[in-house]
Order: sequence, then structure tokens, then C-alpha cells
Amino acid sequence: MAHLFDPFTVKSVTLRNRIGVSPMCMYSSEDGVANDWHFVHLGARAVGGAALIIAEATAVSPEGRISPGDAGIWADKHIEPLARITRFLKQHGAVPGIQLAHAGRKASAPIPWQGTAHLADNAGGWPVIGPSAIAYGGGLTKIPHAMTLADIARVQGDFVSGAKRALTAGYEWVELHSAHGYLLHEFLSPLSNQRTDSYGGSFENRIRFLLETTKAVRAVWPDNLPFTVRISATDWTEGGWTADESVELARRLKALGTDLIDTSTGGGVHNAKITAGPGFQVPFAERIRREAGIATAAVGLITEAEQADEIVRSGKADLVFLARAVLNDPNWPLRAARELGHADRLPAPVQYVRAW
Ligand code: 531
Repeated sequence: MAHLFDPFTVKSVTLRNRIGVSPMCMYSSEDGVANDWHFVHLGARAVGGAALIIAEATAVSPEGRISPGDAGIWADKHIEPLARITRFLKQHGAVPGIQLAHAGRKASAPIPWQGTAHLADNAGGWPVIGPSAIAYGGGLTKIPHAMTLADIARVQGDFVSGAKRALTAGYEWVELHSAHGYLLHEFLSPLSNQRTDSYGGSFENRIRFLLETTKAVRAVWPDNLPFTVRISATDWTEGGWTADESVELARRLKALGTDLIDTSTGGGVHNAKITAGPGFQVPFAERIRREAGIATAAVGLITEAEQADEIVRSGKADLVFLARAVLNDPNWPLRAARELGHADRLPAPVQYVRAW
């Protein structure tokens, strides 16, 4: 079996190891435009040895942002600042990825260090949309406008346009964000989707929006580049989205040309009871990988080299996505390679070699 520092090939893209930088919101953009912060933040993690660097949730429309500080790809002006980043990542051996997102009813939120309650429309916020007129809850009390069929078609078009811009910006890996209670996830879960039309009710109907969006984006994304989806494998809530449904959804996504499921959980409702702990989401990645026969990434409190290596060696997932671990230490992959005896697989940057 493979280990953490074996390469991984998806279509025409080869990752130098099994470590990805998970998309992490920086809330540091103005009008969605990437800046020096994003260049240094993501560039440093390519220098630090990660194989895949996935840009944070990048909104496909202004109202699809979580907060006013979110990244965006709804306009051509977003392309060159992002291309400057993808060029650097590639120069330093990492594959640039991007997570295309629409925040749905969780949009119009403040930057987390500035508050938790929805921003009023006249205080920097905007009206939010979702599958049904049901608020998320907690500080996010805005009741979303229940999307019409025209809204659905428009948002799907925004995802397609975003994917085309991402390709132009040099991304080689795309991930649809269908997790953490954002729009695509909101359609999947009965807790947020109580529609009575063909996009609500049955499992088939609840996955329709995601499958249609997948088909539309897959059609414009090159066949030789990885197309992936992040899901929340469970809502951790009675009556919510379940792991069984996630396995079946993964099978359907695979049939539409999805190459990997990035397996997270939660975020669908504000009061879910989640017992988080080291690798608490790995079992879901393992189950989907085994039962749907599709590559998976494991994410969630993966912080130690041995832990990450075991996940790959045991075949629980093909990739591990790190978040807090690489915020704390951009060089986590360099350190882990040496800890696990694979320094030869991941040499330090030539400029740094005396320190490693
Ligand atoms: C944390 C989060 C993880 C799992 C469920 C809900 C929330 N993150 C998710 C981020 C935004 C900031 C909070 C995204 O998925 C964009």
C-alpha cells in the first residue's frame, strides 16, 4: 500500500505526495480580489512541501460569499491575481487547486473576528438565498429567499463561469463546495431543503442540484484535470443528511466523472452535536472509498505525521488534507518527511537546505 510520501496521479496530474492544504477561508480579500496575503500564505505552503494547495472557498458570485472578505471568481478581474499565485505554486512543485463555492443561506455573515450575527442588508450585508425559506439559526437568522428555477439555473451558470475563469487562472484541480451547510449542501439535506418541486423531497430530487451543477462544470473542465467535490458526509443530526446517502451520492458523482470525494462533515445546522477528535471524519472517507469505489481525501484534526501516514497506508483515504496543522507550520510536510524517514522524497528548497 501507498504511504504519505508516495506520489498520487489523477488523470494527467501527479501530486508529489499525499498531503493537501485544505481550503481555508482567509477573509482577506477586497471585492473578492487576491492580494499579497494570499500569495505569501499559499506560496509558503508550496515551499513547505504540500503536494496540492487548494485555494479557500472562492465565491462564484458576490452574494455567494460567506463574508465581505471572501475570495471571488465571479469577474475576469479576479483571474490575474490568482494566476500570479498558481504560477508560483507550480514553480515550486505544488498543484494549484481551487474550491468553487456559494454560501447560500450562510452568506452575508461577518468576518469571524468581527462578529457572528448576519450582516443587515444596510450594514454591509445582502439578502441570502437557499433551497427553502428556512434560516440556518444561531447568529445567522436571515430567512433565505427560496430559489426559483431561474435562480437555480443562474447559480449553476455562475459555477460554470467560475470554473472557466479558474482554468484561465492556471488551476489544475477544482473542487465544488458541497459541504459545511453552504448552498450545494443545503439542497442535499432535508433539514434545509423542504422544497416540493423536483429539487426537494426524495433523495433523487435533493441531489439533483449538485448533479446538474457537476455535469455542467465537468463539461467545461478539461477531461485530463481532476474534478472533485467536498461533501459533509453527515449532518450529525436526526432527520438530516446521512452517511448512507453520502455513499450513494459518491457513486452518482463518480458516474458523472468526479475523481475524488473530499470527505468532511457537519455545518448543515447550527446545533448539531459533533464529537470532534483526532481524525474523527476519517471513517467516512474510508467508507466512501470502499463502498463507492472512488478516491477520497480525509480531513479534520489530522495533525501528526504518523497519523496522516497511517490513514494512507491503511487505505482509509488516498489523500490527507491539512488545515490547522499547516497554519501552525507551513513546513509540516518537510518535517513529516524527515520524521517518517522519507527525506529523500521531499528535499528542502535549495535556498533552505542548510536548515534541513
Ligand atoms: C469550519 C467548518 C468546518 C466544518 C463544518 C462547518 C464549519 N469552516 C468551514 C469553512 C468556513 C469557515 C469555517 C468553509 O467550509 C468555507
